[in-house]
Amino acid sequence: MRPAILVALTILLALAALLIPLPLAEAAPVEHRIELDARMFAFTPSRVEVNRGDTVTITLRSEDVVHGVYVDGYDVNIIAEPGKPAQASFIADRRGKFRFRCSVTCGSLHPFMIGELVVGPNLPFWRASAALLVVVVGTMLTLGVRREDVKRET
Ligand SMILES: [Cu+2]
Repeated sequence: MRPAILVALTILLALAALLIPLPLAEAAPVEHRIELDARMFAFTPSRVEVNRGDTVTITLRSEDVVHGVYVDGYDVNIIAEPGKPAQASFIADRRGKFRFRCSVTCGSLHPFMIGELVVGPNLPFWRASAALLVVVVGTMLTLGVRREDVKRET
């Protein structure tokens, strides 16, 4: 096979890995009611997993001082005083991992008061990995073919 064809094939396959819509049936959207307890300096639970399209309702409950929760990428901010739970809902319409963090300065370890919202399955990661693999294999094959050509010519 000529190198140019291999290169074209590699690019095509990499694009396919990134862009082709998978026929994977997505789970029907459900509502997740998450009771998020906040106390210096952690959230419980610290990891929340949902599927894309799900409605997420977070009830933030503070057990000591005023805490907040801000979900990166979703622009959701909830602030709860002790004894006064606060609530917000949003639709998890983007896949990926998103940090949620305390949005009210609550003490020395406040910057470390973080958790993770996983909206899965994490397709972009697998697509990127597949594309990378294709590019690596394609490059190796192309270089191999070139070397054979050089040998033949000499
Ligand atoms: Cu806090």
